[in-house]
Amino acid sequence: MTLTLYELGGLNDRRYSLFSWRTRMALADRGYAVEYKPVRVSDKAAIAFSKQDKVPILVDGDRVVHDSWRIAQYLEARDGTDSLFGGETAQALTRFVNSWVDRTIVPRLVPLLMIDVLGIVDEEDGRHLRKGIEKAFGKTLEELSANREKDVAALRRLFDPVRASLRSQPFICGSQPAYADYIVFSPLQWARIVAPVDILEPGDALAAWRERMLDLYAGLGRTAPARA
Ligand SMILES: N[C@@H](CCC(=O)N[C@@H](CS)C(=O)NCC(=O)O)C(=O)O
Repeated sequence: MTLTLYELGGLNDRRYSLFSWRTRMALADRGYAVEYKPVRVSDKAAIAFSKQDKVPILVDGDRVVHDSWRIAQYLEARDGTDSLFGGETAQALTRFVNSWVDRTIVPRLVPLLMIDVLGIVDEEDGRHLRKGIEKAFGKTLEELSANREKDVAALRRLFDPVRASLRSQPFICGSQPAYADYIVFSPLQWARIVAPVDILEPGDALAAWRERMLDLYAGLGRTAPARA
């Protein structure tokens, strides 16, 4: 059965939803046929059926699942194979990776680059996103991105533990990628899609890993063109 994934769509069909990239990679990993439904971020009527206001949303027959972590767990249970995470212990550890990225990386990256997103969405979506971030951080998008060079350099350093583990293995999960790789990939893929300048430097081991991630599943990640 084809599954349906609701995610954000911007101008020129840019699929820029950070959290949806986790689900996209997970669905490809499990080999599902997927119908993607882009929605505008300000169009809450389009996703009202899910009884909440965020994407990704997965529809599987009469099941509606929202939140990327819950979707990953749902897929793992649906398959019954222990493969998306790599087993029960790995799933518990991956929960830590999810929290680390959501609490350490995303809150630093998203306000910094949100001003760039205004260039890839229509005016109404731009107003919606600006309002949400400015309210959450108590600063204008211009203020939040004022020290971009310094802040991007500091952000790059936050990924040092990932670089250290990539010295011993090609993927965060070992010889093959799994859901923890998709989680860490998602903010970098978001930045790649929205930012006019690559936030990673050439020669960075993280950039080499990102290339490997972009190659997976017939180049799924590359179907979203880099803005830089
Ligand atoms: N914890 C949720 C976060 C989902 C989320 O924040 N999604 C963003 C797009 S990437 C969204 O739908 N935002 C709606 C809005 O800003 O109104 C998950 O992991 O799926």
